[in-house]
Amino acid sequence: MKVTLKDYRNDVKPDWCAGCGDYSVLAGIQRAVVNLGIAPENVVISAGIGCSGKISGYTKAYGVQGLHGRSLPVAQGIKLANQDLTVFAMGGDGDGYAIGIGHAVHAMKRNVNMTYVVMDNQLYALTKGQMSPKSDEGLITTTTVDGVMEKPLSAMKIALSCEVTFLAQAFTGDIKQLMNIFEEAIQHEGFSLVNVFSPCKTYNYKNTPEWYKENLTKIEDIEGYDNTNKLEAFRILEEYNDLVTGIIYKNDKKPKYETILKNYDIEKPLAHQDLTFNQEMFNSLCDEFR
Ligand SMILES: Cc1ncc(C[n+]2csc(CCOP(=O)(O)OP(=O)(O)O)c2C)c(N)n1
Ligand code: SF4
Repeated sequence: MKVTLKDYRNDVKPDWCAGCGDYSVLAGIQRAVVNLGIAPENVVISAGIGCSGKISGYTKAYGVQGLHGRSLPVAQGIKLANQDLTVFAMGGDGDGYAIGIGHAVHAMKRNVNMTYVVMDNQLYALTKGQMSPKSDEGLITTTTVDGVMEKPLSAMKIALSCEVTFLAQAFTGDIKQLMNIFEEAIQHEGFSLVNVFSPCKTYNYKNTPEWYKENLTKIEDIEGYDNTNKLEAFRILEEYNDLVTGIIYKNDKKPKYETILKNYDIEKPLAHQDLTFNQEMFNSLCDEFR
């Protein structure tokens, strides 16, 4: 049966503020899975804690909202348990690049086949507007009353250093690009990081939709850019201060973790939605890690 947007809608009304960028992330991800013909019973969202993390409750699919900064270990475990699932980890820049950064670097290095969406509003919103590692220098927040003293963390350059195999940035003001990037990320055979600039209307008075429109450059407008060249990706990120959108880097040669994990049978699920459990594979994986 054909999958439609209706299949992904539930009756929970988002309590995001009017004008929050996160609405577009929700729309973009739902349209991407529908365009790819993926049914909701095959989708899992492991969400972080934050305004952003509420997204798992606003989508009719499997969802987990666990601990702040811990969406990635849960997501990787789910994917390894069942390769039939399309797995997302989704959360804020605080969730992913502050408390969760330790998990993020290892997930990128490991390369499990899943998609990590960071909804980047450049601060902590749910807890009422504190600085995050992505906050711009000078931004006044409740924890930086004289303005942030440091420059924002380059999560993009960290990702490249961790040998991430799909790296993209998008902006909620361009839903078509956002949706296309999600589709590419989902289809990539390995770990994809999509950092989405998703403005917080309530606490971030600087990085507004208008600010992003003025300051972002589309990677396809950079003449001759080759997104398979890692050095070129570093250079562009340095030159544009990370303020680029599009697919920044793609590597199809690094094997995904599933194919190198010993005693792991990619064809047979460890645990399935039908509640079957592969005890034999579980035992041999335990032997491998003992
Ligand atoms: C271990 C732990 N520390 C702190 C918190 C409090 N807390 C909840 S959400 C959050 C930050 C949210 O910021 P971000 O991840 O950027 O998401 P946003 O709300 O901006 O979407 C913090 C610090 C928590 N829930 N758990
Ligand atoms: S506080 Fe900011 S991030 Fe949270 S729902 Fe409102 S606009 Fe969105």
